[in-house]
Amino acid sequence: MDLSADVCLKIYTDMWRIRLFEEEADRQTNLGNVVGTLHMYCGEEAVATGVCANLRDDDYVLGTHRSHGHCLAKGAKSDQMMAELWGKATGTCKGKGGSMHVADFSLNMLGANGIVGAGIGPTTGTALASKLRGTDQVSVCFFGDGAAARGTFHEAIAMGSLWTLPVVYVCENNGYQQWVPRENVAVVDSVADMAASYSIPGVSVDGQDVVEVYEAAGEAVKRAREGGGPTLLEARTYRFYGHSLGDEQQYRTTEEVDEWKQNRDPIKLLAQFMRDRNWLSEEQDQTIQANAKAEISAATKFAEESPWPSAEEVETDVVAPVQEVA
Ligand SMILES: Cc1ncc(C[n+]2csc(CCOP(=O)(O)OP(=O)(O)O)c2C)c(N)n1
Ligand SMILES: [Mg+2]
Repeated sequence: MDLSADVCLKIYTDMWRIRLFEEEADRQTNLGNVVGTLHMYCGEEAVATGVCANLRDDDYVLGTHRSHGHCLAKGAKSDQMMAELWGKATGTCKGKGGSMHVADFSLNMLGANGIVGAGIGPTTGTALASKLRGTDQVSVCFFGDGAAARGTFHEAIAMGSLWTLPVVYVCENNGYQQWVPRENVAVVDSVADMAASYSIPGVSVDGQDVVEVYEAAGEAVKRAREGGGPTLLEARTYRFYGHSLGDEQQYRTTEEVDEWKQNRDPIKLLAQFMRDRNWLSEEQDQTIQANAKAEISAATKFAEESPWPSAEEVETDVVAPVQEVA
């Protein structure tokens, strides 16, 4: 599952799109334009991009409260997402979801989710649906290390294993669960080690290294698609910002954060990997960053100029009868 120059360029571009989208969303929140809090994904971009680069358009993805990166990597449009954060009618969910509930069913991106661990069950469900329908779609669920302590994790993975479902459970182990370091609350250091309890492969990778993430995810997606069942993939990663806005981060030192930003930034690491292979010229790098910047500026303008939802919309799409998803 080697990473070609083209795949690398696509991933590198998406990482910049995610980074700049979030920095702009953070700025717009400070300006009072984004409603509600944000959970920033900056620092973890290699996980969403490395995994999603292995997916087909019709594969399913479910996310977390920290899902801007998962949505963008699955193909969500940055202008609709920015409008969603602003609560505008043109948003991905017509402004009713906000940052923690971005979903785009047209992309089989079935949603971010404000409830910790709540995506693991539905992903097992979409995987079961694919198996029963005889399609070879793969379902992927992203969740944090904190979610691995929830009952939904245990129940859903046990089912996924028992029924040999086409699913990849991706744990983004960023070492913290809100303000609590993992070592204070977890008896098992590696989430991947928990896979043994369910008789599925557990793989742990450096989540800052997109090459490792891409290759391990590629194996897991292939295994799922070919009927081999689930994999639990743990990506060791780090969030550069606080848990959510207004977090004073007294549980970690600025030295620790600076060390990760300086030496473990997934964007810098991928840029170096590509330069070492002559896959990224200085000019290409500048063009990629300039394009991402222009895209995000246009997204903000789109959000700003978009209309608010009308009052009649308040009850539509909020409660829906059970629907088929494609
Ligand atoms: C069921 C549930 N319990 C508690 C919360 C409050 N909460 C929101 S995020 C979070 C921490 C989640 O940690 P982790 O799963 O490691 O994800 P991370 O924030 O590190 O990405 C908590 C406790 C919640 N949203 N849902
Ligand atoms: Mg965490």
